[in-house]
This record gives sequence, structure tokens and C-alpha cells, in this order.
Amino acid sequence: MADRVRVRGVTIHRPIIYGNTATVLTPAERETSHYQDHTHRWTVAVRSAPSAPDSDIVGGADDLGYFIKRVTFKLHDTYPNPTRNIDKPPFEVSETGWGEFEIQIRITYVAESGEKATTLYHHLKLHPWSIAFSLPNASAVPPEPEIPSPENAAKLGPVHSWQYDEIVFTDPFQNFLTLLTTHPPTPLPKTSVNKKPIPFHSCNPASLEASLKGGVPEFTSAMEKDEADRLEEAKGKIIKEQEKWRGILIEREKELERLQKLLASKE
Ligand code: SLL
Repeated sequence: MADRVRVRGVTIHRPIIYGNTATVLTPAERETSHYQDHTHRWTVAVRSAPSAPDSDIVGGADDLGYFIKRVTFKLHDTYPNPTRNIDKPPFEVSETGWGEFEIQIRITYVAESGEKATTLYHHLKLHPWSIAFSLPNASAVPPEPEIPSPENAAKLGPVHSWQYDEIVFTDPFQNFLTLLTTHPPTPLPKTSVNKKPIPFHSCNPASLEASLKGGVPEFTSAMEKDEADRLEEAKGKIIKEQEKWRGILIEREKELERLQKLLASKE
């Protein structure tokens, strides 16, 4: 079967995002909820990275159902039926709750891909981002960020926590490669079309300010360049530090040698 032939030397990828959006329940919603202790409504999802035009949803411009067969979200054991299998787009789960926890996300590909499933982890984020753990000079063990009251958190608007990633297929089967190439992904916009904020990431503390102003964040290709620039800058800083400390070490070794000689001459 020619279809089951692997196309050697080819890699093809699909950009995705995974993460969650959370909002504080209004007092009325809390009253009518089955669970009086639930404070937030949240949605965890796997989506295509670009956002649809004029959409209030982070990502999701493309339907990923042509190559993803199932997404399994493993919720905290405090939830009924914590293993949620989603077999068609949108690949997402919405719930209410009171606490943050780690969600295991398992992506299974369509059978003809012959690809193994991918497992990702996402920390469900309910509380607003805080600068406490993103300051570059913060102490090694950062303080726990304060959790604002529901009233104050509600004023800050929805919380977004999304991670960009690329699913890479190496040496794909010919039929799967054809399937992928007949569904080209919508390209990411170069920069945000509607001046949407870039999604906050703790590796980029500068993005906090924009994310606190609210609005639905959007992934752009400029983010990739910005991240590469930040990495370059950090590399430069590390090289400078290394040179500084190497200089200090050489000085100290010279001093040690001098003192050892002095000591030997006194013996
Ligand atoms: C914590 N490690 O202690 C976390 C656990 C669990 C969250 C959080 C809903 C449970 C229900 C819910 O929010 N669980 O169905 O009532 O913070």
C-alpha cells in the first residue's frame, strides 16, 4: 500500500495553543449553582493558534478535526467523571470550580496518521496574573501571589492562560501528509489586527501590563521574533556575566599564587 509509505526527510507541523480562560461567577450565578463553594467558570481547550477575525475567543480560527481524533482532558479527582473525552471540535471542556490544578491533555490523532498520542500538561489558572513571580530579580523562592477577592478579580476581567506550541510530524505517512497539506493552517497575523494584547507568559514579564488591561489576547508571528530577540539578549547578558566572573577568578587565582609564594618564603 503506497499510502503506508513514510515520506522520509519530511517534517510538517501544525501550530496549536492549549490553556484556559476563567471568569469569576457573579453573586447571582453562585446563588443558583448546585455548588455554593464554586467561584469560577472556566474553559480548558486545545485550539488552532490563530484567532478568527472579530472573535472573542483566543485562537480557534481553524477546525483541527481533520488530524485530531480525540482530546482527553484529565481533571482533578474532585470532579465527577474526571476523564473527559472530546471526540469532535471544539476540543474543550467547560466547568465551574473553586481551585486551580494540573490538567493532563492527551491528543490522539486520526487513525490513518499512525502517530502516537501527545500528552501535554496545563495548570488551570483561575486567579489573575501577578507580578510576584515574574520579576527578574525576585528571590529564588518567590512569594505566593496574593489571591484577590472575587469582587476585585471580577473587575480585572477574564483570566487567560495559553501556551503556544507546534505539533511536529516527522517522516509522515504519504496519506497523512496529503491530508495535512490539503488543510493548510491559517497563518498567524504578523501583528495583532485589532490591537489585542499578546497572551501573558511568565518568560516575558513585560507582557503582564498589557494582559492586566484586559481584552482577549491573540497570538501573532511577531511574538516568535520577539521571543527569539529576548533569548538573544539573555544569551548576551550571560556571556558578559561569564566574562566578568572569569576575570574575577583569574585575579583571585593570581592573588592566591602570590600569597602561597609569600607563605612558602616565610617557612
Ligand atoms: C487545591 N490542589 O487544593 C487543588 C485542588 C480542586 C478543584 C483543586 C471542583 C470540585 C467540585 C474544584 O474546583 N476542584 O466538583 O466541587 O487548590
